[in-house]
Amino acid sequence: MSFPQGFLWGGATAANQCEGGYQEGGRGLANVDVVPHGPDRMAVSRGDRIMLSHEPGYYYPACEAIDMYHHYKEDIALFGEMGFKTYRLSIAWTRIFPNGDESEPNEAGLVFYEDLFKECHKYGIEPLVTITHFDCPIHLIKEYGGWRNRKLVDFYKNLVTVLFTRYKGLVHYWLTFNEINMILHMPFMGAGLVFEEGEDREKAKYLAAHHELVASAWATKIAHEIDPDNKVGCMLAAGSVYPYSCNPEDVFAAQKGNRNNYFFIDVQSRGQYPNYALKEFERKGIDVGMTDEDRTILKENTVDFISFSYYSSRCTSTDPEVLAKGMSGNAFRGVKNPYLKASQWGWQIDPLGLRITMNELYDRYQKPLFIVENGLGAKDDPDENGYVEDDYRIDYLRQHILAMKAAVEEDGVELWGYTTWGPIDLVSASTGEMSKRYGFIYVDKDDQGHGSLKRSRKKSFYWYKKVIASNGEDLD
Ligand code: BGP
Repeated sequence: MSFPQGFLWGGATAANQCEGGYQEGGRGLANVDVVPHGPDRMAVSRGDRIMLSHEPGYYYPACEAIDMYHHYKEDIALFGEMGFKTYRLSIAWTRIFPNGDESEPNEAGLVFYEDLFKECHKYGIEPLVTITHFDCPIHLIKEYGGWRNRKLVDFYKNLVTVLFTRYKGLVHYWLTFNEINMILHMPFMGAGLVFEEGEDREKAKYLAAHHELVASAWATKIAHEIDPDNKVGCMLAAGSVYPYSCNPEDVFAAQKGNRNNYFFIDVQSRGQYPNYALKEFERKGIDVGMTDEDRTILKENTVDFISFSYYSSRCTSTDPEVLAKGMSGNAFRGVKNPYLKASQWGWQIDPLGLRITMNELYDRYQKPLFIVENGLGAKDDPDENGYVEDDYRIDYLRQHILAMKAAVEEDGVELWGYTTWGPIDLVSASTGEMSKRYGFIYVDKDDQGHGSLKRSRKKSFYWYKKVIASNGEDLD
């Protein structure tokens, strides 16, 4: 048997991409509520186009999303039917603290998640909770400038103390920040940052990153103090950077690309800033305001496990001709790898890259890994009952599960679990579309927000059920 007994199979979602109900139960407005669908989405996500409230003429897909706020019992029952052992979801900060800086939490928000966790346990599903998944109260952005302000560390400490206390016994697995390295690429989504003309963006991003790293270490400390059974993980948008050629210049560029990402996990897992980052900050005049207390907190509270998302490897080059070709794809822009095929959205498909990434992470940190996102965003064509023959999705997942199996079986990587991204169709983070579907469960809703929200099982639903029932042995 390649996967240990108790291996955590499941699926992963984020509040802003599925919950909706953005004004219900006393919830406050968050950054994610004001990121529109359409051509301005990336500029807003990056903090280039400042949009801190709803503007006329835009559609904001997070406001209703797939309305899981009202459908969660039905959705969790479907996850239960597939045999999920875990369900990764995120907390909307503004349900618990509508403005973010209150001293008392909002009871209605706490009750919502309490009921949801209890619903999971009915089916033997262990919740895996992301505390912050692209989520920051608008009030904290307007009043304090988002994570560039150290005060957010204190607000986050209040939030996590409330969560760990209230959900003690109901939740044992926590992730502090989703894809923490995304702060460099989508700083408004990742850290509530908007930029003024002429501002040194790199400095602002690393200052915000430092505050998130310190907040993450505090959360780890508080989680362990409140319940020694709590396991806390970091979360990286992973995918090794390959050199385009064996030219040492390309190899060195790839190493730098990897360090840009691993920097965050180096701090969260090893407890200190790596020398390469200290040197770079010195050269660039970046001062993150490290205090003695920060140093101690980081050192003494490293994570219990390393979680990550994996969609693709990346590739880099120093050759201007190769660079000029560019590539489409996600927030991590790189060059096109000629050996790989790509999804309908231009994300390259590289199952062996998952094994390579797992090995790199395990070699570097020697801590258990948890794959908390992996999947294929694709267009589906449902029949009149909402059934989709999604062999392309099954094939993508099968190839990746085989690669992960090889990493466990043949390389000896310690892996706690695997949650596919978007087990139920939800709003795409990068495009705001519904038509970029990842689910085993089809949701009737289109890119403009029309549809009955009806849920139906796809072919992959029955396939994944079999995969889980056989603990990853039956992949046919
Ligand atoms: C990751 C995010 C998710 C998710 C996923 C797929 O970066 O953590 O929130 O959305 O990517 O990306 P997309 O929705 O853009 O297809």
